[in-house]
Amino acid sequence: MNAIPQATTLTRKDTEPARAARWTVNEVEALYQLPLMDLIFRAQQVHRENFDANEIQRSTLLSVKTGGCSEDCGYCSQAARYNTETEREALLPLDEVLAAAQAAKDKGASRFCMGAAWRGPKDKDLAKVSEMIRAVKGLGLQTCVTLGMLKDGQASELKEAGLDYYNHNLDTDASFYGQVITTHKHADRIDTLGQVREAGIKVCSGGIIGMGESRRNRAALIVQLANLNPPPESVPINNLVPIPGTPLADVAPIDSFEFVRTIAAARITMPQSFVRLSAGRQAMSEELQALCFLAGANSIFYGDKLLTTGNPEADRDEALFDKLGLRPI
Ligand code: SAM
Ligand code: DTB
Ligand code: SF4
Repeated sequence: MNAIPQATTLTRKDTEPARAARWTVNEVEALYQLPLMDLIFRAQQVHRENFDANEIQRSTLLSVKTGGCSEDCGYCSQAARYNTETEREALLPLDEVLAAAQAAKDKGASRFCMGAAWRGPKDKDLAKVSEMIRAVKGLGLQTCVTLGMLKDGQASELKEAGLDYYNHNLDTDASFYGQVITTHKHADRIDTLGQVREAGIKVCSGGIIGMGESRRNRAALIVQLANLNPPPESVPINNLVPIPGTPLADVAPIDSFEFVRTIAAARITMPQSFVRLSAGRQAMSEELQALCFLAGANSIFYGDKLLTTGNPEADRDEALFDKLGLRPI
């Protein structure tokens, strides 16, 4: 007997507009259970209906305020309470941010993402970040910031500064969240995403895979993202980068094909979103990255550093793109 669900029982939603899709955890878990070749084929079909399959978007990250964070996210090098190698740094001056943004543009990035290790920004910090957004936007780059939870009115201030995207990850399934983070709640993340949407800013939200969660947790995270109305325009899928000194330092790495399945599930359930192959790429072979692109990933972080950890050098990514015939957007 074959307990594997037939792809045809799951295709109904692919042709509907993204906003109408309502996925259940059982449906997404059934996607995970498909034979890998069938799953990737479906993901490619959805991908090709919505995107040029040979194009990849590139975003460059800069940590504008590093370390010393009050929160207890079990994976994070920047939480003040864990003894990690990350050194605390104050908010960067505008000229340094602008120089990094110009360098990212010169290397071919289309979006510049500025990250701060805050639970949420204070109003005086937000004013400084708004200046950074205005200046980076002035270079002709798309802008993204990730600053933690927002209070009333802060999203509109960012919108006025010209912000294109706000990154705020759901990170993991609501039912697993408390095992990784206790200083804020999954519901707080959803609340901030609502404020971002309300202000007319595009949403970038995804999660981390490989934190000891179950497959059902992974499917539930994908459902929680896909059922946002509308789904996030950009969906970063991070593979946990284990950080010595954090509670998740020694979690067993996830099987690569389970990671690829997660990318495919994100692609199928969020057909019009950019799915970003995010943290963890430095530890991946070129072949595994190619499999992730085949499964529907069409965006990467580009440049040799993420926030505090390494990422493949831009020249290596260029060479990989050349070999695969991928074109930057
Ligand atoms: N403090 C803000 C927040 O938590 O939203 C913004 C910065 S925080 C570092 C941004 C995201 O980075 C987290 O939501 C998480 O998804 C990702 N991240 C942090 N550490 C990571 C790690 N070790 N491996 C993979 N992703 C990580
Ligand atoms: C996201 O989803 N991943 C990025 C970005 N959004 C801010 C951050 C990854 C951080 C990886 C660990 C580090 O460099 O500290
Ligand atoms: Fe790290 Fe952000 Fe959590 Fe702070 S809120 S510990 S920066 S992931």
